[in-house]
Amino acid sequence: MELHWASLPAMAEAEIVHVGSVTSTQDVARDLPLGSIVIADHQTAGRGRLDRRWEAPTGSALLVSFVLPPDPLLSLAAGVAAAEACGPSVRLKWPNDLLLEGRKLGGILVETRGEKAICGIGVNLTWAPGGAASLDQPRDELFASLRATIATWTASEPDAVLARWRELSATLGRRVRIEVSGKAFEGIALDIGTRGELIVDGTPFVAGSVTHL
Ligand code: BT5
Repeated sequence: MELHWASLPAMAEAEIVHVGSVTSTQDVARDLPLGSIVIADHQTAGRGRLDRRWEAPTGSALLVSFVLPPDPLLSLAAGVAAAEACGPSVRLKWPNDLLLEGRKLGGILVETRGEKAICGIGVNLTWAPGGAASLDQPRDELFASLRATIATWTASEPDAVLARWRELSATLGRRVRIEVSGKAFEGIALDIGTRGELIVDGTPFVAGSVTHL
């Protein structure tokens, strides 16, 4: 992904903002220039997709948002970056989950408005809700790794992102149920397309919630 020249002055103002308690790091990030990063100890209204809640007691998780240029593959590139930062056991579930031993370790939420895409990443460290996983890693070390992998993968060619996503995928080759707008489909997750869509028995899905069967 290439940055536009017009964004360069904004990049110069970019900063890392470390906050104690916020509603959501996404809300703080959207008012900052491209390149900025917001990291929080606590969120009072952390969110996932479709207005779902993202839960994490104070200081128990990496909660971070990156302000980046919009890109159709950003969610997958961020997944690859987060998986690599977390370590070799972490896998990706389409579209946006990080899995450790098959359990949800973290998630990615990309919210795009105009020239900015706010890429939020949450990873459980010292706490996880029932059935979910946590990673035994100090937050600041994980954050440092993630900054580096985000820089690499958001600057990578789309084919490289897709290839690495396929390697790290826990979804491809599996029988899945995908739910979109209240309708459910079942089939084998065969591949992802060039815009990150999941191909289930030949049908592409650009969005949806997947269950591994
Ligand atoms: C996601 O949504 O997985 C995206 C989560 C993104 C969170 C980050 S934290 C920094 C930034 N600021 C924010 O406000 N958000 C981002 P989704 O696929 O919709 O999954 C949400 C579902 O995961 C919830 O409905 C719960 O079932 C479950 N969940 C909630 N908290 C969890 C946690 N800590 N660990 C595992 N699962 C969780």
